[in-house]
Amino acid sequence: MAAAGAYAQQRAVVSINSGWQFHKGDLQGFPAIRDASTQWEQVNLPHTWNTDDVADDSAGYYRGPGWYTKRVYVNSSWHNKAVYISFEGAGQVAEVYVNGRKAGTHIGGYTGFAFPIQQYLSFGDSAVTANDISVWVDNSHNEDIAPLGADFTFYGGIYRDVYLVATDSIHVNMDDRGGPGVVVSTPFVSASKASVVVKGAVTNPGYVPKNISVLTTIVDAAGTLIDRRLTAIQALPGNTSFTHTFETISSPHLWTLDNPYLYRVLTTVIEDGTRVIDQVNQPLGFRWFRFDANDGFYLNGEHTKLIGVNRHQDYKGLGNAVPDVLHVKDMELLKAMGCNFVRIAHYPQDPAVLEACDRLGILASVETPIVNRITESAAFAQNCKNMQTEMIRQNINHPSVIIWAYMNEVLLQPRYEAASAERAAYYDHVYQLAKDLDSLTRLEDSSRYTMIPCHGDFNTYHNVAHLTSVPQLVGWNLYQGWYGGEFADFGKFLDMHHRILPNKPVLVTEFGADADSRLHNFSPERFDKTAEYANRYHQNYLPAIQERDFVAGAFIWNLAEFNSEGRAEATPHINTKGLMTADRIPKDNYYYYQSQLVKYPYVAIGSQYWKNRAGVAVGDSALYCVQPLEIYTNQPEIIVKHNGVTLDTVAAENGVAKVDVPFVNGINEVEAIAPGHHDTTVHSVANINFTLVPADLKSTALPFTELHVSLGDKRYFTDELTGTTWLPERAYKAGAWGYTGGKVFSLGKGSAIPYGTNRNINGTTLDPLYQTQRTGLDYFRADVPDGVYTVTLHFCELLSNKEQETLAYNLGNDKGAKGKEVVPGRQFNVWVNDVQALQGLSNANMLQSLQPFTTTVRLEVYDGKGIVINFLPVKGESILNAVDIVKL
Ligand code: GCB
Ligand code: CA
Repeated sequence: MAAAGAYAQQRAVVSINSGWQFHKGDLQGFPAIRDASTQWEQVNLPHTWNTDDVADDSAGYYRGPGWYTKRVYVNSSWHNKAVYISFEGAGQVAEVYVNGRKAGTHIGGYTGFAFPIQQYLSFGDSAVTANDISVWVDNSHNEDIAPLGADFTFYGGIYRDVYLVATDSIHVNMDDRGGPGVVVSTPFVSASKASVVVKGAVTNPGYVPKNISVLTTIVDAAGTLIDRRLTAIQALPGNTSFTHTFETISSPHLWTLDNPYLYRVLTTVIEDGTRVIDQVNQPLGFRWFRFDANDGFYLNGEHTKLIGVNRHQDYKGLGNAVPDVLHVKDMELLKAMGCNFVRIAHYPQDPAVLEACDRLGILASVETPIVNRITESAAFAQNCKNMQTEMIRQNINHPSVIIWAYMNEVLLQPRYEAASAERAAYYDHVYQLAKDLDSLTRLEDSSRYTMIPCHGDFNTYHNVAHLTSVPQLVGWNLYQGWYGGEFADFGKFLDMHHRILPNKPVLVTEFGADADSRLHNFSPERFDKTAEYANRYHQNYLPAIQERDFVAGAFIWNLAEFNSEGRAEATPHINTKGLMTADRIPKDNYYYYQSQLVKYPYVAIGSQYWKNRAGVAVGDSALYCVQPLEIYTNQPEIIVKHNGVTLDTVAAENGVAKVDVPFVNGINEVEAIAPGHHDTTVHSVANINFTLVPADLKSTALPFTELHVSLGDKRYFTDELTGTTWLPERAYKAGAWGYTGGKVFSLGKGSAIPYGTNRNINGTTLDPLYQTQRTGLDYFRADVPDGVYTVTLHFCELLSNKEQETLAYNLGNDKGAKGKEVVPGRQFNVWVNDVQALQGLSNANMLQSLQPFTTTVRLEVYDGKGIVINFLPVKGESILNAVDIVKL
């Protein structure tokens, strides 16, 4: 009887994302007092107030309060219903008001919450009644709310969907910390049979007990009834719980990675034997799994290496206010890459993410945002526990979830002085909080594993703070060969874990290397941010992961580039460890992993996105330049064609086939074909526009057109917007081009980067060009043919006044004795042939610290003199960051 009716009567869940008014900042007396002069901006949800200020070059972003308000027209027939307002998330504290009265407060930027608002709503005679909903949201730093600090941006705003929920006054519990009010578990699952337990509560807000029935129905993916339980219960005022047990579901259709079969559990509240008054539906997947300290991981009894990625929730140009469709697309991209796991880091994300994982067959871990450090306050601990509980209650029914985690790299930024008594007490405090969170988690849900993702300081986690003893799984975030050390140290670290903690299953919760898609170097160095270095990193890591059975899983940091406002380096405000750019354009390692993880024949040419390249011809009369290409494949060998002609057949090693391509000027079509698979899935084509610079600039076979050079740099830098590629610098040779004199700017031995500076260059996105420079050079020369040219000179002062002062002392260049005032800075003149381009360029005028200064000179080159750019220091050293020479 009720099963049929079940589909007719559901609760109304209706989004109210459109047409909000937003005010950045606080408003005195609002919402009780509405000042007509208040400036409001019309916005739709999801919304964050930080989309722009996290990307600009002013340090910091708005962290403070903001107000949202909206007139909602509520269905008047809801007057005798239970009405809730439900938020998927708001960053990070939210207070909700309905018609000026406070409905509730929520703390924490990454979990959902729902408040009953029935009592504050007004209902009139017409079909709908106007009600005002106002929300105060605040993303200020708060020492009592995690995260306290981290390598990502703490966006503010109502950045996820908001719904009104209307249901019968007697309904499935809506006050379950934002959770569905029904917990579906599978205490036993095998291929032949499974059991299901469904627990929940029915809420009766009145004073009079009510006789009702609760029906639990399990339907398969096609909606066919599998089994059901009906219980008559007396719903007492408040909550009355119920449990429905299904001892045997025979031959369950298992939820697997390849076939993530989903059943659904419908919980229906029935009045008077037939009338459906509320219904909730939840996913159900039959799978079992276990972690083993020696063998890794098993899903449904099958040994499965977990290879996945971490994922942040933001997107280029949108901040974290991302529509569901893009959350889902990310999971599809992850699945298409061949991954079977996502570490949802460092905080719970939009409900759409785990729904997609359930549907696509992706396993997941979710964690609360306790990152880098804690506060030793009761309020901090309580907020952490609340977040942990909310995370679990809200996501417990997803078959994709197998791990609940907490505390990412929590010992990275400990408080107090090293080795002090306070430090020791602090570590105790962290340990205690970990214990509390771990037992809370196991109490809430004993069917998943607990995990702490640690940074690579084994000793502190294991011997000092004893955190490795707390969770069931230990995760390590490992960056050997990136932040320090060598690739080989990665495997050694894992072996050490296995030796010292032979009974503790281990996962590599993070590993990765930055790659700025604009930077390339065929002899890459650690931390140079080139694609080629990141490629070596991943090509070393994947085999080390695969060859260790005890490593249950490893998760790349990160699926996509993400905003981290405080970062500088080559791409300020962005962490470029993503396998894709922030707008999800695949970088090389997306293809590399895909080639190694998918089961069908695969081939992809590396650096496909690098469409505009440049290089110097191999010899004076040569009309080509040889540059290497990587091809990612799971096939043994690859045929490479260049502009339609077969170039070579190359064997793949560790999934990579390398080929040297003789690039010609203009378009180069490169095609990689796996022999025996001449269909579209197994060939890959890249069209590369190459600017060939003649070796002899006066060559008639290849007339000179343009030359762009990044001084003090070993990398190629391409701005795809203009199609310009700057070549790495070289020393001048007669007939060609280059610098004479000077040296590469470097921060010296202690620096993380091999050359240049790591600092943000203000007011440009071409940071790498300005971060590198040659200092103290005498000339830059180019023996170009006669004609009309523009010569553009790029400068940037990379030192602060203070640093220049120190430098002057160290070089012994200071005019005065120590103790006397030294006027810091440099001053120099620049001549381009017989044109005085710059007179007295100095820190006192255009050369401001960390700001680009560019000037273009137009000149006639005659009598075969070529271009000679002469740097004449008046004080300190001359500098040059980049030069462009273009023949008109
Ligand atoms: C880590 C952190 C993560 C950072 C990452 C990095 O270990 O857990 O939040 O973004 O390293 O890129 O440095
Ligand atoms: Ca959403």
